[in-house]
Amino acid sequence: MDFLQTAPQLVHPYRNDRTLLALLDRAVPPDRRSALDADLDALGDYAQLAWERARRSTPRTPVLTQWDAWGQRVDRIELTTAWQEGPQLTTRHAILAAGHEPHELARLEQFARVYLYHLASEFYTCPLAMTDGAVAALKASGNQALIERALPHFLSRDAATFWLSGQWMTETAGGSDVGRTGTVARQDATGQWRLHGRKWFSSAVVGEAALALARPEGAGDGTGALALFYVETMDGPARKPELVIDRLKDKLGTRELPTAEIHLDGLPAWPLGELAHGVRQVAPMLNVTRTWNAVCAVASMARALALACDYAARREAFGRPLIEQPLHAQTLADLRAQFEGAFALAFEVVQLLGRVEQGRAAPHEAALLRLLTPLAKLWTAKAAVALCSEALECFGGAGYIEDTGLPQLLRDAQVYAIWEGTTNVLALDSLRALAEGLPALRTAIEGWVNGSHEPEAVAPIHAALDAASAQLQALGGERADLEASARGLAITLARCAAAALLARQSTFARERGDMRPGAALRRFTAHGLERLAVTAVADTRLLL
Ligand code: MFK
Repeated sequence: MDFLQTAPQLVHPYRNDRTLLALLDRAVPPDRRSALDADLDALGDYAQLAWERARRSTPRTPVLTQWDAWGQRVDRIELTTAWQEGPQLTTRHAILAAGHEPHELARLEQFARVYLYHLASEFYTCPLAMTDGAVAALKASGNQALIERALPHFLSRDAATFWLSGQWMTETAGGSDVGRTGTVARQDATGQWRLHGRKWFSSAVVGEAALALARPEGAGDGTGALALFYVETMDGPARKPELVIDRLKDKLGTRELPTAEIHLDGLPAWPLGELAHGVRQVAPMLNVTRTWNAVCAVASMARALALACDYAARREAFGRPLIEQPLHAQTLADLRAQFEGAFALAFEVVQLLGRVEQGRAAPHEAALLRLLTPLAKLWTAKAAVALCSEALECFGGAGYIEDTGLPQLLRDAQVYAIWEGTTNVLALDSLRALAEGLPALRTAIEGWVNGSHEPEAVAPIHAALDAASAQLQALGGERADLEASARGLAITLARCAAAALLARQSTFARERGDMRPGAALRRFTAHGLERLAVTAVADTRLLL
């Protein structure tokens, strides 16, 4: 009989995730843990079943039907199975509501759920992220009428009353440069605001509401003149006629996610606050969706790593399992160290968000959160693409074959570095946060490495931080040089934070006899922390 390769099996994503379990052991007290465990166990079951279900069926994508047989415009979207199950599952496990409970672990308990659910959801987590972000922006606006109108739906624990919200920013002219938004808000004869324009990337078009940036008629150019509006999309079961779906996008990945191009032809809208500074008002939403992005990126890393490790134990080559081949074992161990660093940073942002929102943060932690959010988003996105690419190689040719399900991991991972702000946009955003954020990061790192048994792994953290500070000082106030160095600075600071968090986890684990986090710290640090850019402007010009 021919030799056949064994397919990788997905081990239980919760019960076998030692990184998540270790975090919860450290951060969640036993009296909260058993209720949380039941939810996480069930979401792990769902993730495992979803992986098996996807292997048994032909991949599906959403289908838009714009017209019915009698010439009526219907813009009906048929969704994949996971998307149809989304509202029930999300509300049953309180995936959004859990994050807004009044205690400081609310965000951690929420994002542990998101992490387990994300890949099984087929990126239903994308509109969930935006809905969660809309809650944050509405709360920050203090607009009681809209809060009372929308939040009971966005945070509902009942699928019958649950609403999804979109985030309508991106336009053909105004992509990253949101200040070029062309959508106009006009008041009709009754004083009702109505939106007119075209939104270019709408990933929650099946939702019931959205927050949209628009320029009030007669306002000036640029970012400051934009206003932020709340809209609803449905009239009972039918989509409002003032919202037209032009087409669904044909994307590299996240193909189950129905991302649409839309037209707004006078859609009724309500301003969240003042009729200006809409970007400032939408910023709380961006910072929440960017946190989702980081957690979803580490979920992709966890999945690729789990499959590669399982396969390495099953697949024999050259007379022994791959896991016993020194170079293959080395490769997997390197990937694990990268994953553990990325996981630590993403979940630190989650915990900080919880403390800041609940008024339980230490004095330096608001500035720390403001800096670490873009750093975690940009660095975990890049790490996810790199890890998923390397993990595919661990399967040889099978990693390149569509119906193994493996190529999708890489295609989907590419989105993390693009949506919710590209790597460079996020690196530039981190500059906005540096003045207060860098001293806050130094304070935090002192605390995280305190008591570490790994002085040789901790010393490079201080050295890389000093090098980053020295580069900043050497650049002085020169804006062009500062911008050119922003990505290198951001990645260096992200890696320093991740290493210090691994040191904290290794101290905790070592006291309980677990030496594995110490190994992750040493391996992570051995790859170097400093990624500062060479910013010789003259050479840059010669190279273009
Ligand atoms: C699993 C997946 C989960 C995620 C799924 C979501 C999919 C959705 C698909 C999409 O549509 S992705 C949309 C991607 N687009 C972006 O993320 C926007 C990228 N551009 C930026 O982030 C720019 O930095 C930004 C438009 C926010 C600002 O650019 P500007 O025009 O140069 O504005 P400016 O004047 O610097 O900032 C305006 C104000 O906002 C300032 O405050 P003040 O008015 O008080 O001076 C800034 O400090 C503030 N601000 C900007 N970013 C902030 C912020 N404040 C807090 N946090 C931030 N992150």
